[in-house]
Amino acid sequence: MKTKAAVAFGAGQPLKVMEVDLAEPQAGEVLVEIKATGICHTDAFTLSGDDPEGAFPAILGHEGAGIVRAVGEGVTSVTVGDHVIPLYTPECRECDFCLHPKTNLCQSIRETQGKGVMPDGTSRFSIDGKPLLHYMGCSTFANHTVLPEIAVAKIRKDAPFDKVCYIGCGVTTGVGAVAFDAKVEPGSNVVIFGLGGIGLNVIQGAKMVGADKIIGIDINPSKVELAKEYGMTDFINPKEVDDVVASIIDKTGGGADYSFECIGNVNTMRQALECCHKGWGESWIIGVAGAGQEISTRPFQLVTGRSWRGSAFGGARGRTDVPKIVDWYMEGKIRIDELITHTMPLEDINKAFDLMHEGKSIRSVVLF
Ligand code: NAD
Ligand code: AHE
Ligand code: ZN
Repeated sequence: MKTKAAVAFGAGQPLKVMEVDLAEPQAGEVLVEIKATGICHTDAFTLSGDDPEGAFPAILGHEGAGIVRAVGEGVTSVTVGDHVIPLYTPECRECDFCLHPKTNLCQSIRETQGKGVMPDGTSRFSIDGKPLLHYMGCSTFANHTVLPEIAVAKIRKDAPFDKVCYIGCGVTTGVGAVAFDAKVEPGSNVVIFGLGGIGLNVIQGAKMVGADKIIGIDINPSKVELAKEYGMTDFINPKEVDDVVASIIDKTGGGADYSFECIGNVNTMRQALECCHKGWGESWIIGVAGAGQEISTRPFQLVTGRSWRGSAFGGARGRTDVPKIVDWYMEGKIRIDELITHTMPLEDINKAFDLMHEGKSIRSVVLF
C-alpha cells in the first residue's frame, strides 16, 4: 500500500513529507494506522546525527497511537480494529529479560530493531523499490506502519489518540521512572534536572507517589509555571546560583533522596549524582547522551552511599503497564492535556523540531 510519511534522508536535514510504499504485515506482525504521534527529544537527537545507532534514510517517530488495520499470520493478541500504542521497548514475555523481575528491557528483537529493520532483517517501507529504515521499531512519523505483535499495547477504545500517544514514550518514561524503577517513597525529596516533556512527567510521578519537596532545575524559566501546576515545589535556575549542587543540598537539608536527569547532558548527570544525600541518595539517568560522551565523578561519591542508576521507558513492561497508564489518565490520576502545547498536521512536522529547539513547546503532536 501507499502511505504518507515524514522521511529523514540524512543527519541534520529537515524531514521530507512524501508518499512511501509499505508492504503488508508478515507472520507475527501487525499493520497500524497511526492517528497521532508526539515528537520526543530522542527523535531530534537521532536526526542530529548524535545517535550511534542513527541510520538513514529512515522514518523516525516512536510516540504514537493508532488502530490495527491488518494482522499477519499467527497473530493472536490483537485483532483488526483494536486501538494500540506502539512499543519501542516490546514485551515478548518469553526472553530471559522478560522473565527476570528486575528489568523491562525485552531483548527478543533488540538487535534488528537497532539496525532499523523488522525481526526478519528486512524493511516494510520503501520508495521506488529502495528500502527505508524503521526507527526504534515504531516509525510513527508515518500514517501507517508495521510492527511486531509483541511491540503493540492494546488500549481501551475511549482513550483519545491525540493525548495518549504521549504515553508511548514521555509520560511512561517520566511517571514510570519514579513509580516502577526508583520506587520513590512518600515523603521523599526529589530533584529533577530538565523540565521538558520527560521532566514534567517525573514531577507528576513524584507528586502522585507522595513526594515531599519536588525541586526542578532548568535554564529556561518559561517552564516554571507548568512545572508548579504539575507539583514542583521549588525551582533553581542554574544561571542564577553559583553552585547548583550546593543550592540543592542546602534546600533539602543534606541532599536529594532521589534525583532524575532528564536532559541528556553529562555535566548535569554529574550534578544530579552529587546533589544526592550521602548514605542513600539515588540518581537516575533518563537523558540520552550523544556518541562519545562519558560520565564521570569521584568514586568516593559512590563509596559514600550514593547510587547511579538508569531508566529506559520508565521501567514499564509495555503490553502490561501501558494499558494501565492509559487507565490512570482516563481516571484523572495523571494529567496529559496541558503538556501537549502544540498540534499540527504531518506537513508541518519540522515546526515541531523548531519549537523544541527554541524551548517553546513541551510536546508537539502530529495529528493524521
Ligand atoms: P526537552 O527538550 O523537552 O526537555 C529538556 C529540558 O532540559 C528543557 O526544558 C531544557 O530547557 C532543559 N535543559 C537543557 N539544558 C539544560 C541545562 N544545562 N541545565 C538545566 N536544564 C537544561 O526533552 P525531553 O523530551 O524532555 O527529553 C529529555 C531527555 O530524555 C532527552 O535526552 C531524551 O532523549 C531523553 N529520553 C530518554 C528516555 C528513556 O527512556 N531513557 C525516554 C524519552 C526521552
Ligand atoms: N540508540 C542510542 C540510545 C538511545 C536510548 O537510550 N534510547 C532509550 C529510549 S529514548 C526514548 O525517547 C532506550 O530505551 N534505550 C534502551 C534501548 O535498548 O535502546 C545509543 O546510544 O545507541
Ligand atoms: Zn522518546
